[in-house]
Amino acid sequence: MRRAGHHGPDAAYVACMKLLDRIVAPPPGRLRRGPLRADAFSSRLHDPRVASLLGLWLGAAFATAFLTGLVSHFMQHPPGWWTWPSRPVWFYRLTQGVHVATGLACVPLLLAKLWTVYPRLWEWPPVRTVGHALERISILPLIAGALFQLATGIANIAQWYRFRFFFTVTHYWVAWVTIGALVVHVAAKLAVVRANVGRRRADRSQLTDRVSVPEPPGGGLSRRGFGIAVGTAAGVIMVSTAGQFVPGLAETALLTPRQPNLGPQGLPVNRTAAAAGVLRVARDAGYRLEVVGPRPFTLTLTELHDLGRATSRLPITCVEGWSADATWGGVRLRDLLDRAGIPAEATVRAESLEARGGYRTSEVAPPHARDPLTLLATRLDGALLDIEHGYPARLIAPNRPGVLQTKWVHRVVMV
Ligand SMILES: Nc1nc2c(c(=O)[nH]1)N[C@H]1C(S)=C(S)[C@@H](COP(=O)(O)O)O[C@H]1N2
Ligand SMILES: [Mo]
Repeated sequence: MRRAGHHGPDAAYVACMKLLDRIVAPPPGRLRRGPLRADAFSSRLHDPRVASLLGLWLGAAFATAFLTGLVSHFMQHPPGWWTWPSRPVWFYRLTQGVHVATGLACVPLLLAKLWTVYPRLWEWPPVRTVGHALERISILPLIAGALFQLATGIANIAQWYRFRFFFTVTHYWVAWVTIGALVVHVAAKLAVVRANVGRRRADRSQLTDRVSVPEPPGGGLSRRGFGIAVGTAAGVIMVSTAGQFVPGLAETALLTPRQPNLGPQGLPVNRTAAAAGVLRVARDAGYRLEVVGPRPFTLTLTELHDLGRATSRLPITCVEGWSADATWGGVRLRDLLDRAGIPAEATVRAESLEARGGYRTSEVAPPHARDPLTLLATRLDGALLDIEHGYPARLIAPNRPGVLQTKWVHRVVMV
């Protein structure tokens, strides 16, 4: 329809249509400039097959870190209706060692993956369908969450606590966000991964723009070379981290902040006696161990030593991933509890001489409290316990995170 008195359509209308035309089908080199150009990224490594393979490895590593992280979380915060068994003694050593090793291996995998897929940030049109929009939005919590988990995890094993939030709580909740976004992402990309990695090549016909094309000739790193480089980086990190928790491999723990065989009495120290402020009180001759239950009693250090003739060969396993075997000597916790008349189904709390600090007490539920291997230890590898390891007495129990192996214990209370 034409307006009276005019020659042809409205000028503004024509301009609008021209603009729309350019957006939908821009003339080459116009409008879609810089990274928006269709052929802006020339590396043959920005390839769906490379992205799919890296995605598979990353997905497996993140799932492993998530599950082993849950183990550590629920050991430290038992839900109440269930408590962890105290056996096998090496279980936490394995899960936490694997947690830290896979988390660290994710660093090269994630960086490689981000580099492979970042051209898609400029994908045109930015949104094709509602589903496509949701899939793209879910990338944000996925990438942010993954980077956050790796960064905070590394900061924690390096004991770099500059952030304002409490590490364990934040690391735990962001893990749920990240794994949720990962599930959405995997569901959205399953067909692409299948077409690129699986043997069902027939699927490729439906996904022509999203399947790998034969490697184009040209300079630079080949896809195979890239895969080998990233795989080697992840492998070296895994193996050198494994050294901090696999018995006998301590010498290979080259990239970890701590070596499991270095420290007083050949064991690393996390919180020192000086940091805990116990240098004086722990050496005080007036030290007494107090056991509080239906028949409370106290012991002097000499009495405690006379009583403690048991030994247990047990690993100490820090949440930071290192773990070391030692022979602990002392009195069985369950013997102390029996003497105080504390019933078998009771949970007890070990209390440290340390006045402040998140790990100055720990609760010991019946499976650990009653395990014959659980000691209130006064000796380590035949010698008196070093003050750094908890002199005059420390808790040591099987299959339990290091943070719960309270040092400088002076009271055991029924809760
Ligand atoms: N009282 C007290 N005990 C504690 C801690 C603490 O901060 N305070 N740290 C724990 C942590 S995190 C670990 S890993 C172990 C380490 O024991 P070690 O120093 O003898 O190797 O001690 C645990 N016992
Ligand atoms: Mo620890």
